[in-house]
Amino acid sequence: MTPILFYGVPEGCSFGAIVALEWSGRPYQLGRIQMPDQVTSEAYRRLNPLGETPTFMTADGQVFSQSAAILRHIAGNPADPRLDEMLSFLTTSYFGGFSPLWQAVEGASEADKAFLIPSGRRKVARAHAQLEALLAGRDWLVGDGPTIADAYFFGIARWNEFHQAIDRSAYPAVDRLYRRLAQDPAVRFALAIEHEEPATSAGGFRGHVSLEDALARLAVPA
Ligand SMILES: N[C@@H](CCC(=O)N[C@@H](CS)C(=O)NCC(=O)O)C(=O)O
Repeated sequence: MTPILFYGVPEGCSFGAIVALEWSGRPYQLGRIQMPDQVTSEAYRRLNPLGETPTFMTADGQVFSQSAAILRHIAGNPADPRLDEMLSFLTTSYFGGFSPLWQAVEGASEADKAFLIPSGRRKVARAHAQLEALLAGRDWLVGDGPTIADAYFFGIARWNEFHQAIDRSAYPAVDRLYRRLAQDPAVRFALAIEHEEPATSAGGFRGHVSLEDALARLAVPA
């Protein structure tokens, strides 16, 4: 069977996994999951008890979550400590920096917002300064070309367009990387998929699958 990535909308951190699938060139399907309603439903929790996206279903029906694990699975690279280091940083410090800002727009009281927004901005600024140091003048996050780390980075970095937490140009290497990725056909494809706009796959996209149809696959041995 074709593997399925369940990605969350709007603005999900699954974004990088869509980009990574496009880059891989291998066949895949997508399952679109609305947040917060569908992601917390009993049906979706059969795939992911955490009630979060992304979730991945492999060709032989194994189901697992966590961006780093999904990205590593898609890339299928041999172990690389530098890539693991970068993915760990991105999925914890970098992702987490935006958490207070998301909390602030998800129904927080005015008093809570007064704490959350400055706290989020400080965290996002710190994570960008750390990323600038990790990039250390290189063009890509790990090695000499694009990797799953860059794919995931873009999916989180674009949250700054929404929250306006920092001026990214204050972090020149991060800013250059963001601008370069914004031109990538796989990144443009993933943005179009998220926004339900016409999207041309240069990779192996085989269409969407409903949650119901995907759940039916769980019952059928590969
Ligand atoms: N540690 C997880 C975090 C996953 C996560 O927090 N996903 C968010 C979307 S970015 C989610 O599904 N939130 C559920 C909701 O908004 O209700 C990973 O790296 O994949």
